[in-house]
Amino acid sequence: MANDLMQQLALLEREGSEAIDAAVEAGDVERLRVELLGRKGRLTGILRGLGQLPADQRPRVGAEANRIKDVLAARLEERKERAVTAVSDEALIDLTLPGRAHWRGGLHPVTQVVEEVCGIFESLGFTRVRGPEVETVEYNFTKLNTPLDHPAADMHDTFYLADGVVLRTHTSPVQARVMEEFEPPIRVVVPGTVYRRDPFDASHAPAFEQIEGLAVDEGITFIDLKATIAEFARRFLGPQTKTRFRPSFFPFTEPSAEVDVSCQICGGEGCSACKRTGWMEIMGAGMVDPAVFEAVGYDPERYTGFAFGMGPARIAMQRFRLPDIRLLYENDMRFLEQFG
Ligand code: 2U9
Repeated sequence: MANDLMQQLALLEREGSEAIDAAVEAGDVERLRVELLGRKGRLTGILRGLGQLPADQRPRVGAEANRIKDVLAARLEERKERAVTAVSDEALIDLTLPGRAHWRGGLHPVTQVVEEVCGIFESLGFTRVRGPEVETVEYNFTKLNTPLDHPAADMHDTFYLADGVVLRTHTSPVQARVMEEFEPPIRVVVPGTVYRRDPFDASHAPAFEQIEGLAVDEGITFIDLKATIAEFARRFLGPQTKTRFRPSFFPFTEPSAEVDVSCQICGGEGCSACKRTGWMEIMGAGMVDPAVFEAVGYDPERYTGFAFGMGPARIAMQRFRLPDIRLLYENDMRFLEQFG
């Protein structure tokens, strides 16, 4: 009889412990407490048999029952502390929390540069204009003093769509069209996509953006060009920015120059970003070649002007320190979201 009770107690200890271990929610732990140790629980049931035992056997069984009661109670307590409290989904909604902000889209880094650059030239009195991306050879090359045997006009460098029709290789034909339509004074800034048969590699894309500008009037000199570009650079990159002009060549400008600005990273000291030169190239520029004025019907004796051109993708690469131009054209949201 005593052994029978001792066996039932051992079974209670084993099964009770296993059930407690398996309980996850606080409600399960409480139900187990009632089932194992409650007034109508299993331990109470076993102890009812105690009265039928001979008096000398009761203390041993009673002591064992008390030990098991303490063990199970302690395990229940410990389990209760780590149990999760199940609640309905509704109870989880905290109406006092601020709403979750969803990303509502943003401007592409190249578009950000285009907007900023064009905005600065607009504030200097330039008007933003656009033109066709499918152009004639005449406007894309001939009127811009670029003979068709020039390498730029070669089939290897230009997308020919039909005889005499190309995807524009620069935005310059738009300026030629503006000059044919309007008399000086002219001040325009021309953003747009241009196309070149270049391999798509870390520093070239077959379709990319350009921003060009043109100012034409009586009495415009290289000083106007330098002052305008220097003012643009200070507004775009900060008032401490210096500018330098290096001689260069473009078919549509004479003289021509590459324009450098003092390095944005080191301020001109020389660092890895500027290859220790202290300078970064941001655009080309020059005085409009009189042959271009002839081609669009302006009197080259009366008018002079300056022009400039830059690649906003290249500028975005410098500004955001991008190692590969293709990052800008892959439409990878993990990349683009960083420019929100
Ligand atoms: C007309 C007359 C002159 C536009 C100019 C540049 C210098 C120039 C490049 C910079 C980076 C293009 O994207 S890029 O590769 N452009 O350096 N562009 S002057 O001159 C003109 C344009 C139109 C009628």
